[in-house]
Amino acid sequence: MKNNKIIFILLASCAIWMSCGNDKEKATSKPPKVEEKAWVKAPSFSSDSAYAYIQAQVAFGPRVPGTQAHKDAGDFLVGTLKSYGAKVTEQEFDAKTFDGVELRLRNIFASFYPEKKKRILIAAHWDTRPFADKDTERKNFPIEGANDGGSGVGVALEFARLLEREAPANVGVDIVFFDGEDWGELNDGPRTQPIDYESWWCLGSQYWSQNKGGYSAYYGILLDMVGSGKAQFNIEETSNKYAPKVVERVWSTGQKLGYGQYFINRVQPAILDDHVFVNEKARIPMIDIVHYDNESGYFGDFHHTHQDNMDIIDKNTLKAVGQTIVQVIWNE
Ligand code: AHN
Ligand code: ZN
Repeated sequence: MKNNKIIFILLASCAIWMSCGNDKEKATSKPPKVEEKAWVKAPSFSSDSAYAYIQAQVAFGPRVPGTQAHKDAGDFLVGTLKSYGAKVTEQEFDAKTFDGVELRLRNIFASFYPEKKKRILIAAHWDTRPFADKDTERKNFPIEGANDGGSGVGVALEFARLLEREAPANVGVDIVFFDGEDWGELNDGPRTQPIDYESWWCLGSQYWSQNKGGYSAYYGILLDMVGSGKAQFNIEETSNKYAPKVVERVWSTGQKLGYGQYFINRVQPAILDDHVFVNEKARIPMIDIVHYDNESGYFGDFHHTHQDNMDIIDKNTLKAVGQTIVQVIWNE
C-alpha cells in the first residue's frame, strides 16, 4: 500500500515535470520541422566506374538475345555480381517475339545482405534492341545500346561494387537485370497481341513478375536510359500512381544534392516499361527513372538508332542518378 502510494507520487510528479518541460519547449523553440530524418552520410558513387561498366557491355557487341555476345555479356554480369559477394540466381525461360523468333531468355537476380528483411530492388534491362528502326540508315542492324540497356546496368553494377564495401544500415539490396525488354514491335509496323504475354515488350519482367516465388520488396527503382548528357527525368504517371512516396523521395533527394537539372518537377504520361509489370503483376511498388525528351515529346533522338553509342554517355548524368539512389537507400 505504502509502496503504491510512493510510486503514484513519483509518477505524478514525473508527469507534471514532463508537461512543464513541454510547455517550456513550446514557448522557446520554433514549431517542429516537417522535414525528414537526419541526412545520413552516404558513400560516394563513382561515375568513372559506372562508365567503365557501360564500355565493358558495349565491347561485347549488341546484346541481342540469341547471339553469342548476349550470352557472353550475361555471363559477365553474373560473374561481376558474384565477385562483389552477391548471391546470384539466373532465371531462364522460353519466349517468342512479335516476328516469330523463339528465344531462350535469362533474368539475372543478385541479392546483397540477404539476412536483412527490408529489401530495395534496383532493376534495369540488359538486352539490347535487334533493330535501329527509328534510324534512317541501317534500320535492320542492331543498336549498340550504350544508353538503352547499357546505362542502367552500368549504374547498377557500380552500386554492386559499392555494396560489397559498405552496407546500408537498415535495408538489404537486390539487383535484377531483365532480359528481352527491347524486342517489341517496329516503330511504324503493325500491332499484334501476344498470346502468352500482355505485350511484346518487357518479356523478362513479365515472366519474372509472375514467377518470382515468395520474393517481395519494400520498393523498387527501374533505371532506363540514364546515361545521356541531355537526360531529363520527369515524374512518370505509372510510377506516381503506384509509388508516389518513392518518387517524392528520389526527386527531392536528387534536387537537394544539386541535380535539379535532371530530376525535374514535370509530370509525364505513363510509358510501357518493365516497372508496369513489376507494379501490376508482382505488386511491388516500382518507379521508373527514364530519359524523356521534353522537346520531341518522346525518348531522346538516340532512341532505337545507331546514335545510341558511347558518344552520348555523360558521366555527370551517371553521377546524378547513382549518387541520388545511394543517398536515398542509405537514408532508409
Ligand atoms: C515504348 O516504346 C512505349 N516502351 C519501350 C520502353 C523502352 C524501350 N525502354 C527502352 N527501350
Ligand atoms: Zn529500347
